[in-house]
Amino acid sequence: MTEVLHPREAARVAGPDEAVSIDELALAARNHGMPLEALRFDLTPPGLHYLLVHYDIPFVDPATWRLEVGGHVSAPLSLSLDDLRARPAVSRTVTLECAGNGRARLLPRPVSQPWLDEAVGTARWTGCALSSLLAAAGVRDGAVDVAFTGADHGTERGVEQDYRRALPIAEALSDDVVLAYEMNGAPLPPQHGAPVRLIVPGWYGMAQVKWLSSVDVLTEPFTGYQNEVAYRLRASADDPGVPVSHIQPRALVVPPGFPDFMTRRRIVDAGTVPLFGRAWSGRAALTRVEVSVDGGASWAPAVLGEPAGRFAWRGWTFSWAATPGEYRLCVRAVDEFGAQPVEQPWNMQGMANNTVQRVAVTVR
Ligand SMILES: Nc1nc2c(c(=O)[nH]1)N[C@H]1C(S)=C(S)[C@@H](COP(=O)(O)O)O[C@H]1N2
Ligand SMILES: [Mo]
Repeated sequence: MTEVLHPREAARVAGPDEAVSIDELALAARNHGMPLEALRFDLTPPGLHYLLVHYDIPFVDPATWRLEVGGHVSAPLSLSLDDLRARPAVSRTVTLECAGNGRARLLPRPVSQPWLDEAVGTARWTGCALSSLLAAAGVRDGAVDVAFTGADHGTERGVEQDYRRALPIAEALSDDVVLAYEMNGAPLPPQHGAPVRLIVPGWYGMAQVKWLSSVDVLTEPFTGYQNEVAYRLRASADDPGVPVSHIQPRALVVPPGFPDFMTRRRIVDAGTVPLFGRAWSGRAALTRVEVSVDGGASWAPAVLGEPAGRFAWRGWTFSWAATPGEYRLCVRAVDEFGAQPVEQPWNMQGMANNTVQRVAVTVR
């Protein structure tokens, strides 16, 4: 499964006054975010969970579907959905976030799926532990990476491919990783990877391969497009960059009051305004969440709720004594490695950007 190196073409960066294009709108209309009011749900109802599909949703018949587990193993496996369901089940509550979340607000804007802040959702994923399947197949000495291939197919910056991503062998063998066939207690819906997808808790969305068809143990580092070219933090077009992996800390607030239809500006009555939101980090444990009503000039601590799992978002609350005027509400998460930045962390492809959310509010 060693592949030729692809030309490392980077995503295009929009010109200074270049608006979001019809191509970007076409992506945005297919790949929707989670409306921020859905932050209220501990588990995101599947229709409200964000969605990202690079190519088309493949039509996979669960009755004939098989998962091939092979490569550098002593006993390759070929499993039906019933075979997987007959194995011990594990469940994980996991917050997924697209690595491109926040991209559309970057200046200059990398041209791709134009997310604002909403490319997130949390679900309870149930399936088989990947480690148990790899143990059954018998991973041989010298394994380096494990590649996961989806049933979807397309071209991306000129490279035709099945959607395929690899994980380092140590990560693939960790107990956290699941081959999920259920989302929130029901069979996976088509758009979220039916019949089986990979769940790698703590990692950005690109690692969570949907419509899984094969798992291959490799003795050489994987050089496929999605690892080598697409999901990298690159400072410039000729910078090979570093791979995107774990989710950076982020907090979001349910926008308070009610919105204006076109601008989404919030209108709130003066008085005590209870704020609620969620915060998460895939790379480390959260230490606190802070709120600013002056665009990030000053910060006050929020009350952080209990985690539903190490890789699930946590609720937070804050009581805002709001007086009439115009405000710019901001919220930031802090983990063991630091706080979300107020200034954008820019890179060529707009990946892993966790600039603080800003919500315009009129208090009347
Ligand atoms: N096979 C396949 N898996 C995939 C993708 C894809 O296009 N094809 N998109 C990835 C990306 S970039 C993200 S952010 C997540 C989105 O998962 P969701 O749509 O279930 O929220 O799926 C990942 N898994
Ligand atoms: Mo993504």
